[in-house]
Amino acid sequence: MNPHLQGETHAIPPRVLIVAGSDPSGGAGLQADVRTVTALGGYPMTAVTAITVQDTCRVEAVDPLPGELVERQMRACLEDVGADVIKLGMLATADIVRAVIQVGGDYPAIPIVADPVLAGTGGGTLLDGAGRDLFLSGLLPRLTLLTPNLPEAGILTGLDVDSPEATLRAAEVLGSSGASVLITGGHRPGEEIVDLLLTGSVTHRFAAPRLPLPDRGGREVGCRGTGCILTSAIAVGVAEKLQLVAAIVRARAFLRVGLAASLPLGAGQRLMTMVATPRREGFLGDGG
Ligand code: PXL
Repeated sequence: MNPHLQGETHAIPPRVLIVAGSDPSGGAGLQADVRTVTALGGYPMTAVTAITVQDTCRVEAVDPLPGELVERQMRACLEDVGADVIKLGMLATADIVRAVIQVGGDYPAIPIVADPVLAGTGGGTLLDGAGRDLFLSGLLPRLTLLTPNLPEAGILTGLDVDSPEATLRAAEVLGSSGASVLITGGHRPGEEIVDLLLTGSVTHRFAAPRLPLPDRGGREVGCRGTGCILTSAIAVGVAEKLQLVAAIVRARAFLRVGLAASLPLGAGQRLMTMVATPRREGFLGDGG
């Protein structure tokens, strides 16, 4: 018990430090992360890595911040409020990856959950080549969980991730550093979407029917920010010390509710508005 909180009657929420880029459209990036953590009863803090200019159709610009400024934002949160988990999204440059490695090294007890954001769904490079190399060599070994989608798993391993067997192989390569790996399967065509978790030597498969996610014109475009939202939801569970599988099961259910309620507010990808919070809908159960 924190002695400074003696006499306070409210429970301390799971504290989540989000390290991510800004998506002005609100669909992905730190805006989606903050909404997700809030909806699941956590307390979000943010270290901004980059300003992007984008809408629901395309990424127009990406302007990264200096690594030193990201590091100072992270330390400001960790030295004062503290965090139960660090959630990584878009890191943009090797300079920022280096900053995260440094801070992560100074707080070895805080789990780190990372969505390896490489490219935006609307295009644009969200992590450069040098950043990718340093991510793999310096950051991956420090992670509790990595959550690539299939294209990201392919780029990070150099493998053709074109079958369930190849997906397992990619998870084994990425997991050889000790991190658990969840490869999300939404990019593989088919009625069923299968996510693969490798944790230690144990694998779990999570399957669900694909939801139709059309744009205003009826074209299947998907929803912006699904990776951000899933990973942030998992991070809240990790912050609460849930078992990893339980955190993933809850996060997937949360994402599914959000996707089912998503809207084509812009001309391109749908947006997860999360108007109906899981808390209000009894999603978190009696204790939530
Ligand atoms: O969904 C990946 C992502 C993460 N972070 C930012 C983004 C995107 C995708 O567009 O813009 C800032």
